Amino acid sequence: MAATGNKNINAKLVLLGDPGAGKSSLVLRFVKGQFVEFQESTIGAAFFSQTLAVNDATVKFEIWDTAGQERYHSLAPMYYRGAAAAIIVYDITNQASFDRAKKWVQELQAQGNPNMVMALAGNKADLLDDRKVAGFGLQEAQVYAQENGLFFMETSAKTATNVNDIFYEIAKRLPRVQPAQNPSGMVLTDRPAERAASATCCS
Ligand SMILES: Nc1nc2c(ncn2[C@@H]2O[C@H](COP(=O)(O)OP(=O)(O)O)[C@@H](O)[C@H]2O)c(=O)[nH]1
Ligand SMILES: [Mg+2]
Repeated sequence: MAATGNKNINAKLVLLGDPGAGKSSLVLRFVKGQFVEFQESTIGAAFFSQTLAVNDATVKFEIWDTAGQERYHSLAPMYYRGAAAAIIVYDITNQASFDRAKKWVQELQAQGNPNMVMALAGNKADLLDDRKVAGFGLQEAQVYAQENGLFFMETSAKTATNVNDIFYEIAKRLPRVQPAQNPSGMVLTDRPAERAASATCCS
């Protein structure tokens, strides 16, 4: 959950998606600014944290990078339960990974926190020539994301395209980061003047 102490927000974020889609690479790029061609596959899950400043708030992401293999599927709820945000990652050169991403979205819609901020990342955008997601992957993913209340970006952990941006967009959408619509309606204060007035009234 996004929890706040003033404007310091901790937000649990989970990455889900097929093995090989680039989840660990996106995290490595975001947290350390690095990319490796032969990223070791994740066993179980890995934890990272990174802080972003957004709209006068400081968002500390507590990031769970999951493995994605089917044999770890039963563990997934441990990571997405109570998460404030999820990034569902697919590989734009791999149709099966897009289909799998849709399954994760369904699972989160059914089992996840209803206020979860969900992002769909079409990763490996640097490999545009190999794009295979239904031949018109960009548009298909955009329509799918819109219909399902996700926001969507094509990313590349390799070139860093849209990597900080996707985390930044998530941070902006966390409920506590959005500027209050009607700030005065949220302020809970004692009103000594009023109490004093009523105490002297009508005695
Ligand atoms: N060209 C390209 N390769 C990537 C990108 N992201 C990840 N990879 C490669 O894809 C493979 C799988 O990445 P990894 O982060 O382990 O995927 P994960 O299983 O989803 O965590 C690795 O060899 C990465 O180097 C990207 O944006 N572009
Ligand atoms: Mg991984």
